[in-house]
Amino acid sequence: MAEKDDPFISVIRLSIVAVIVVLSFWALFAIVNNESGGSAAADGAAGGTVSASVKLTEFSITGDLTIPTGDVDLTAMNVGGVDHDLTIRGGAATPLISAGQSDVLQLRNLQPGTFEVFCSVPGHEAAGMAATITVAEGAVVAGGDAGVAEPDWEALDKAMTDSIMAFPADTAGLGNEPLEPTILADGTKEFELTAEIVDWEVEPGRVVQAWTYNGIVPGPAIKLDLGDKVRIILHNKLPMGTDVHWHGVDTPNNMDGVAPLTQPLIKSGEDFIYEFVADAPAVGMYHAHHHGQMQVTNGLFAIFQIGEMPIPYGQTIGGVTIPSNLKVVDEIPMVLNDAGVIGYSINGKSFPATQPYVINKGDWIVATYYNEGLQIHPMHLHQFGQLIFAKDGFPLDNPYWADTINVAPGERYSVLIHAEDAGAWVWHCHILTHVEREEGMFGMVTAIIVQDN
Ligand SMILES: [Cu+2]
Repeated sequence: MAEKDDPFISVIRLSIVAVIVVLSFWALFAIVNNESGGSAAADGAAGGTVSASVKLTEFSITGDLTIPTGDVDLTAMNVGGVDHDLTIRGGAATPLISAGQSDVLQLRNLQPGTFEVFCSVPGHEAAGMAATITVAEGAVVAGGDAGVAEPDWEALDKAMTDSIMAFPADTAGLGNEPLEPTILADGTKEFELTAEIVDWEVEPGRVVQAWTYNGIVPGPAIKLDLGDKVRIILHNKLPMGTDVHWHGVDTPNNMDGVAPLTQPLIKSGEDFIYEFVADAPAVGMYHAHHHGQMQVTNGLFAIFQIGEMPIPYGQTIGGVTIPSNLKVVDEIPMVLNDAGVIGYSINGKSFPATQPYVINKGDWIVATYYNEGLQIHPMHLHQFGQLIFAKDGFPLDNPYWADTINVAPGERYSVLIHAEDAGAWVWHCHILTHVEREEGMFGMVTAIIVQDN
């Protein structure tokens, strides 16, 4: 009886458990080190050292996920477009590996079991860069030569061709739909937002659990006139707390949406009302601030516009005179994301599910980029220049032309495009691993279809 409650005995038990956990971990990795660090390699071990490899890319870890017991040199090849590493959960890690480079983890005296590996760059594990490696007696590694096998060139040709021919593909759900206000007695425009997790088809057949405002990604577009009084009711049906930050929008401090600094956290099941006056023009966004690395990337983002950005009518810029009577025939939002369950996408969709824009030869259109992701995206439109006339909702005194606009996280660019030539013109991020993979074209690609009149 006394034994039951004896704290000393409990401590001993706890210590034994801790020792067993540590010992079993070390049995799995007697020595884990990386190449540059050197290691007490088990020279002369029966069978020698086996080479295996895994590929790191946005955002997955693939390759030899079953390796034999004993000594294994595990090469981590970064075949993606940005830096990654290979980290063993609770164990060693490679240094950060640049795109196109490799590093080796020397695994020694491996015993049967499993261990988890992931990329420790913030956001990458959540985006899919995690895998379980199984250590099994006598497992045969496919390549055995750092995994360099002759690619199936014909299959690669076909995959790319097929993926492009699938454009445009129908998927369920459309983001950025305008949200209509209720006009209150004093003229206030009242909007209602519900934050909830719903099924969202990012690309044909790939349905994810998206974190949404009103069930769509991006959330509904809110457009206001200068001087409007605004009241936005947020219903939180997420499993955790949230808040809403009005990015690039002038608000009183207590409406800035940064819990717990400027407001209490809106807990699961609670509501919160944001109220302010739209007293300055904005090309803004609204998104969660609380755990933004998860909530935003998973879909809690949308457009918030106040007034219009002045187009430089009549100005001559780079030798091109912008007609003073030009009519903008289409306003195209390009909301970019690259992480979470949504992944590389334009307006919540991955190619071939992205929306093509059909216009007529000679048309002028306005496009606005909004980067809600974690990476930069140099947005390139084939054939036509893009006249940047506003940055982050600030009209530029000296608009300028570019055909590739590097949009960093949080940035917005407003551009004017003159579609002078007929044809299907591709429009895409120019970090090529954001748009192409072995399975073909995907991600941040769409097109302007310019019809001959
Ligand atoms: Cu990109």
